[in-house]
Amino acid sequence: MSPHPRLQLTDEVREALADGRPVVALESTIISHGMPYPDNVRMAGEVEDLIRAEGVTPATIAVLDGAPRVGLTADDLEMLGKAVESVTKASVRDLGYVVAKGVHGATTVAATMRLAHLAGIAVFATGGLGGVHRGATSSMDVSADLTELSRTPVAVISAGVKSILDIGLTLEAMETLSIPVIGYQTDEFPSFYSRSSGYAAPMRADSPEELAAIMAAQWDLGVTSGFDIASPIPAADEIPADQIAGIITQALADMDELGLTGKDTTPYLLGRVVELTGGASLTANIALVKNNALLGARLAKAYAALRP
Ligand code: PSU
Ligand code: MN
Repeated sequence: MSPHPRLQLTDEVREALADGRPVVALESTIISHGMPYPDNVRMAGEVEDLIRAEGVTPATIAVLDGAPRVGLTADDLEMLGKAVESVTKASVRDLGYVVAKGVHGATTVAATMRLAHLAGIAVFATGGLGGVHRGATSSMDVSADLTELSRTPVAVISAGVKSILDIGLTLEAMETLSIPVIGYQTDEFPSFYSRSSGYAAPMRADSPEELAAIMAAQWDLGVTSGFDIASPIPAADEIPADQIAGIITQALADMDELGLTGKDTTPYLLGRVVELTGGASLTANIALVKNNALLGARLAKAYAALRP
């Protein structure tokens, strides 16, 4: 399959895909709007290195100067992390706009999934998904990540949903949207900084091979939804749920005071939690992204082995 004509792939990614070798997609909103500089750029480079060390090709995705790019250079990552003011947070609905305007777009989980799928990439590793926000029953703030997961066949590995969101409502919404939610080596749905959430994971898998078999079976049956693979933060890196709860409540109150709405809410909350924890949440965030990248590399290998 030749790559989609609108996409610009690096040689590394194009050759890997042409040879049927495993590739893991990575998002860019997490770089531009999810973490502060320079930790964001260091994280992005380290995550790519970790995937390469597994013999797998990383493909960080963004729109740069209007070009949907699959695979980025170190200079691209630096620009995305540093020149944040000139990089729009781009979800699926924004793709046509940033492309036609010729500007930079850092792609969310949703937009990264869509471009990964166009490129022929089935596995995508990140930190946290968007979901149903607390208070969504009146604000209607529900991330387009869920819409996209319901219609694009890409497996997204995250560390679950952090409690800036309503975890229970997010799980309900994913059930309604026919999004399979699989706990990786856990019966409990994780809550990003913490391994526990108090909510059960609807399904469980214990190896990359088991995950790959579920993906292949679902997609062979013509179900075109993606997967939410929820892999808990390593125990050594976790922040206990009761410790982070008060900080998230504070961040939400600060956001309400500022009157923020729409696409600005998630980046604000992420930044505020980093401030309020004195950077401890950032350390945990980077640790869980790396853990997810490693699983992503292993899952991409297992899935590629099923699709010779
Ligand atoms: N959660 C995180 N880190 C992130 C994001 C969410 O812990 O970087 C980003 C992801 O790119 C996700 C997006 O797709 O925020 C969701 O934004 P919104 O809630 O506006 O849909
Ligand atoms: Mn929103």
